[in-house]
Order: sequence, then structure tokens, then C-alpha cells
Amino acid sequence: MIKFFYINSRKADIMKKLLSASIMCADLLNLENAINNLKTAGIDYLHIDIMDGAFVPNITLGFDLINAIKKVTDMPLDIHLMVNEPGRFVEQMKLDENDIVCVHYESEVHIHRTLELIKNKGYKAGLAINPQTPVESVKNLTDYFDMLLVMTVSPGFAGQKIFKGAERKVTEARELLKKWGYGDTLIEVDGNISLENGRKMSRCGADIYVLGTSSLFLKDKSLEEAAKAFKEYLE
Ligand code: S6P
Ligand code: MG
Repeated sequence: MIKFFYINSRKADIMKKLLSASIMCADLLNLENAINNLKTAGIDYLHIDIMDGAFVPNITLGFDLINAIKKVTDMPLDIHLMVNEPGRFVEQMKLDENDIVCVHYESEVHIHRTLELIKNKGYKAGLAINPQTPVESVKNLTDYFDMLLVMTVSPGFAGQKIFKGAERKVTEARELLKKWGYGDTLIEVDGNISLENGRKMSRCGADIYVLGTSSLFLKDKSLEEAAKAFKEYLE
């Protein structure tokens, strides 16, 4: 397995762009089948969006589903918690060392404590920032996360349009992380990652691409065809 090998020893010349499939966009009535097809398609992570109807105005998947998915696949999970006070839920998940638990900077007053909790459980920690949150906000937390999720839409729904400052922000995130001495921290982008936007984000320095209705779950292509097209367009 490649996976988070890169998080511990990221070298620009060997970096591989990683694809994370947004499970809320999959066929939820045939999820096991979809997961098997995603693996065959060469997808690197399963992106699981958990919402609480308070931090974001929607409710999607839940913790029981995470534990059920763990039973049917060895693919690493990329769990995106869009809930208030996410620290309350870390214990409920039975994960492995390559799984990422990503929490929002805006979701908890003492987010540092929650990042520490995730790391102490042995998982990879992600920190997400909404479009309006400055990259500078995370400066004092860089020791506590392995991945910075730069939201390219306001979280809550699939099928939205990328926000206008996204390219500028991802470029800034890559530059600042390097300047702070954390050039190894991966950057993930989530929201309207179409082929065009994926290519733009790649040029700005993104590493992990969350793929939903904009590029992977399409009516006219199989998951395998769509993943292949996305990868080819990035390169
Ligand atoms: C919702 C969530 C995302 C979406 C994904 C959908 O905010 O965090 O992960 O599921 O962005 O992709 P798309 O291509 O429909 O925007
Ligand atoms: Mg997400």
C-alpha cells in the first residue's frame, strides 16, 4: 500500500496525486458493489461525509456506516466530519492507522485537543477550512495535522460550484505550509473537482482530490472510465 507513506516522507519528485471518492455521491443502495468498483478503478481513498444538520444544513452518512464499510473493504477511509464539536465522536470509530479523520477548524473552540485525540488514537489527522477561513488560521496547529483540507465549496452539499478564491487559496496554502517548514503536509481539495478544476488545483499544489458528481459519479461513464479520465487530465 502506498497511502500515507507519503504523509511521513513527502518528496515532491515522488509524489503521486491521490483520488478520494465521495461516497455520498455513490449508489447507496448498492454500496458494497460501488466500493469494489472504486477499488478496481484505482481510487485511493473512500471519502465519507458526516454531517449533523447544525454545522452544515444537511445530514448525510453516519458512524454506523463507517464501521460497516470497514468490514467490507481494506481501502483507507478519508472521513470528513462536518459536525459541531467533533471530538465527541472520535471514540465511536474503529479505524486503522492509514485512515484519516478530518475535522473543521471552525467546528470546535479547542480544536487542538481534538486533533491530539485523533493522533493519539493512531489515525491520520486532517484539518479542514471553509472558504472564508484564512490559511493563516492554522499556523499554530501545523504539528497536529497530516493533511489540510481546503474546502473549494461551502460544505454541506454535492453538486455546488467552486468558489472564486479557490485557486488563490490553495496556492497560498502550499506556499505557507512550505514557508512554515511543513511542506510535507498534504493538501486536499473538496467540492466541484471537475476535470478542469482538478487540473487547476493540481497546478496550485493540491495532493488529494475529492471526486463526486463533477467528475466520478457520472451517468455516461463507468467509475473506472471516469477515474482514468480524471487521472489522465491531471497529468
Ligand atoms: C459536501 C462534501 C463533499 C461532497 C463532494 C461532492 O460539502 O464535503 O465531499 O460530497 O464535494 O463533489 P461534487 O463534485 O458533487 O461537488
Ligand atoms: Mg467532503
